[in-house]
Amino acid sequence: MKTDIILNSLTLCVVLSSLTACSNNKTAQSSSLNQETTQAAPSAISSPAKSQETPKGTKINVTAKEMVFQLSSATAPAGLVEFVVKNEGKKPHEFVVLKNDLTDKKLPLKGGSLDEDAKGLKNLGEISESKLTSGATQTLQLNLTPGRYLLVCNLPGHFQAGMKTEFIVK
Ligand SMILES: [Cu+2]
Repeated sequence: MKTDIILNSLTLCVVLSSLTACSNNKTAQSSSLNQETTQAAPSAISSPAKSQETPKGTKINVTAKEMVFQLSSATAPAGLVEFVVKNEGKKPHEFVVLKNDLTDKKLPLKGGSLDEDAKGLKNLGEISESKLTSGATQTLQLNLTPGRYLLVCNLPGHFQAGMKTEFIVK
């Protein structure tokens, strides 16, 4: 009798397992979905991998907030420099890279902001405030030659409030 019960429970198990076949189908479906996602993944992975293959540069992490820039390093070797700028402030900011060939230490002002068009200064690239909103992270890649640079936010009042820092390329 006891063996019968065991056998019955075994057949029950078989029946149950055949009943759960529908759930097996679900797992089969989900595994096929997984295949689709894994198929999509390589292309997503390959693009950052490609960017890593590009000439090795120097990554500089920049934190922007009211009213200051903080740099992971204030110097870099000549060549490709990647500024990764994160706005940890509440207001939008911009990030402007200027070559600074001014011999005078006084920076030229225009209407309370830095005069970017002044002789001795050259705007090499920037991230606009429309992109560098609160919480946003944006990157700017520039090929820099040895010399002195200024990193500024030239929104009204921001430069004079302290959003300026020197950057040296050796
Ligand atoms: Cu600013």
